[in-house]
Amino acid sequence: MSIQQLFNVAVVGATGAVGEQIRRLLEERNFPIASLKLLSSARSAGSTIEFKGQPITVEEATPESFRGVDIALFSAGGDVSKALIPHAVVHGAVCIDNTNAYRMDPETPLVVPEVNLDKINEHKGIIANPNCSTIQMVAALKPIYDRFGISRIIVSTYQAVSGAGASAVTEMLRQSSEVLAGNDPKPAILPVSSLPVKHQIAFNVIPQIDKFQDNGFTLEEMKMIRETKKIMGDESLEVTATCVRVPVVYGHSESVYVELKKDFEIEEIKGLLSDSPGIVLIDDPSGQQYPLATDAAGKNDVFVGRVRRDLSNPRGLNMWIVSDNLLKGAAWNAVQIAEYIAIPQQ
Ligand code: L14
Repeated sequence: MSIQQLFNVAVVGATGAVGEQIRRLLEERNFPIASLKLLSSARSAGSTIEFKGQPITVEEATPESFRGVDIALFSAGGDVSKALIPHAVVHGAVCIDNTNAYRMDPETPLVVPEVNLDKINEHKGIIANPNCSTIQMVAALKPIYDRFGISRIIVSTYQAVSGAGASAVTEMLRQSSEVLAGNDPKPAILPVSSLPVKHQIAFNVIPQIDKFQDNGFTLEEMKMIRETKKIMGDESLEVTATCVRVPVVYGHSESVYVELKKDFEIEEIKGLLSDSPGIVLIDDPSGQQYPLATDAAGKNDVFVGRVRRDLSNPRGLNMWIVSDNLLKGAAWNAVQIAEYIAIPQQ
């Protein structure tokens, strides 16, 4: 047995919805940890969290927190990443950032290991974890892209409330019981907590995730468009997106339409998907089997089904892609990247 190198690891945003999953995955995967720092805002600092049976006190994240840290995983919002990552990099930490802060920075690799693992080595201290909706889509499309080429992607998302944080989930559940009791809920968080106008999410569908841009698209839609081109390394790829919030707790679902550059057989597409690591094909119309958010919740894989040819375009392909937004969409993709850094021979 070879001697394994151990790493000083920090999790920033350790008490948040994604931070909780990162802690669980580091423990479950037996990540080679020498020391673990759990960092948060001053508000959440002071509590004690168990890791592998040992109590760890959550500390406030400051520029000095990163002294001696080898790998730091950030999911405490874009402002925290912008403020602290430059300090962490100076202290020599490799930062894996789950926020939007550095994703489109040309110096920063934007990585989904199934798609562009090779980019990890180009990092200058920061590796960005893409947006949740983007990750699951590109992971499923990559094998098809490599074999047939893709000229255009049209995607509509059905996104879970947990993406907006634990408080949004609480709000949805509260609204649901208010509606069931015959009362009118008073929305307080969604669609965007920092904006004045709020909409009910219980028993509703909201076609807005994040703020509107001047071009009529939301920031979430623009993230999908820009990040997809960057990760696939293809600026000529045509992408359009509509991002929608649905009253689901865990798991984003996506209706994805792609135009391929070459002729294909549906069975070839299904074969490619079944053979791809991290992708699970669930596609049995006669047995009414297809991916569901409730089944994807708690799993690391990306699930694909409803694979069918467009009746009006022989090179058009429709499919349904589902994954747990907090896992492959966030914590699992980040821990996968951390594993490739810690154990490069994988
Ligand atoms: O860019 O569902 O990482 O509200 C993660 C949460 C995008 C929005 C990101 C959500 C955000 C998403």
